[in-house]
Amino acid sequence: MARPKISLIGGGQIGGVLAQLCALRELGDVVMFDIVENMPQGKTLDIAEASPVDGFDVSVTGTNDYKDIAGSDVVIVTAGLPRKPGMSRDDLIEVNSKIMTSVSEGIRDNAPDAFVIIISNPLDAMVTLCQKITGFPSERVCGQAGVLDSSRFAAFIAWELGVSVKDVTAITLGGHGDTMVPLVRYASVAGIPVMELLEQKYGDAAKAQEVMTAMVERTKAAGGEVVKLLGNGSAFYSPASSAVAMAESFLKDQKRVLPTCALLDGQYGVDNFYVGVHCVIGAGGIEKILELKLDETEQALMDNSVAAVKELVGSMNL
Ligand code: A3D
Repeated sequence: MARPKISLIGGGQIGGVLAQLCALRELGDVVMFDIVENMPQGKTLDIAEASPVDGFDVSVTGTNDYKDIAGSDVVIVTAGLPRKPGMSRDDLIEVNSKIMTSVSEGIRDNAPDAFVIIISNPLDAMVTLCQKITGFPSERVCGQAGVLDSSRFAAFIAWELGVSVKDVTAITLGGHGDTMVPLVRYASVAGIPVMELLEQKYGDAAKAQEVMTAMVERTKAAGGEVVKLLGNGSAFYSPASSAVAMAESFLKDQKRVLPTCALLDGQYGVDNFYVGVHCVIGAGGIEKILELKLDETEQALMDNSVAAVKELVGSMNL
C-alpha cells in the first residue's frame, strides 16, 4: 500500500519543524513547497540525510512547483509572514491574504482531495479565505490554533501545580488572538477541577483566583511572549507539533477531540463562520463539532471573540 502524502506549503521556521516531525513519526512521504528557490530542496535534503540515524523510511523532498503536491492526503500551510515584536497577528492580514490567495489556488488546482490545515496568521481569517478560494467542503479545511493555545494553558497549569503535563486537560475556544477564551471551569488534572487544586495549594479562594487569572492572561499573550524573546519571528516548534497532532488524527482516523478552527453551523449561536471550537478529527476530516455548555460569562467572552474575528474577516471583503 502506498504511503500517505503530506505536503507543506511554506518551508520556513514552522515548515522545517513540520517536515522533521512528520518524517520522525513516519506519517507519510513529505513534500515541502516554497517560492524561494533551492531552499525547500536544501532543507529537506538535510532532514532526509539524517534518515539512517533517525531510522525513518519515508521520503522528504523539496520543490518550487505546485505540481509536486499532486495526490496529497494532507496539506499544511505556513506560507506567509510571521509577526515582529510589537505587531498583532491582525497586522499581517494584508500581506498574508495575498499569499494565501495564491497558495489556495495552488492547492485547489493540484491537491483537490486533501485535508487542509492552515497555520498562517491571522489564523481565522486565513482559514476562511482558503476555504472560499478552494471551494473544498468545510470538513476538509481547518486551522491550527486551539491545540497550541490549549497546550500553552495546560503547560502553565502543570508547572504551577507540579503535576505531569499528561494529566492536564485545558481548553481554549474562540479566535486565535487577544480575545481567545481559555475556559477555567473545564480545566482539570486527572478529572479534578484545577480551581479546587489551586484552592488546596493556597488555602485561599481569592489567591487561587488570582493565580488562575494570571495563567489565563499568560495564555492569551503567550504567542507575543515568545515573539518578544526571539526578537525575530514567532513560535515555531509548538505550532508544528500542534498541527502534526491534527494531521496524525486524520491520517490514522484517531478521532481525537482537538480544539480546531472550524466552520460553525449554529453552535454557540454562530452560523457559517470559522472560529476555534472542539472538533472530532478522523478520516472524514472535521467529523463533528462538540458544543460545550457555556455559562453566561463564558458565552459573553465567546461572543466578544467571535465579534473580533468577524470584524477582521469583514475587512477582507470576500
Ligand atoms: P517563516 O519562517 O517566515 O516562513 C514562512 C515561509 O513562507 C517562508 O519560507 C516564505 O518563503 C514562504 N512563503 C512566502 N510567500 C509564499 C508563497 N506565496 N507561497 C509559498 N510560500 C511562501 O514563518 P513561520 O514559519 O515562522 O510562520 C509562518 C506563519 O505561521 C506566519 O504567518 C505566522 O504568523 C504563523 N504562525 C501561526 C501560529 C498559530 O498557532 C496559528 C503560530 C506561530 C506562527
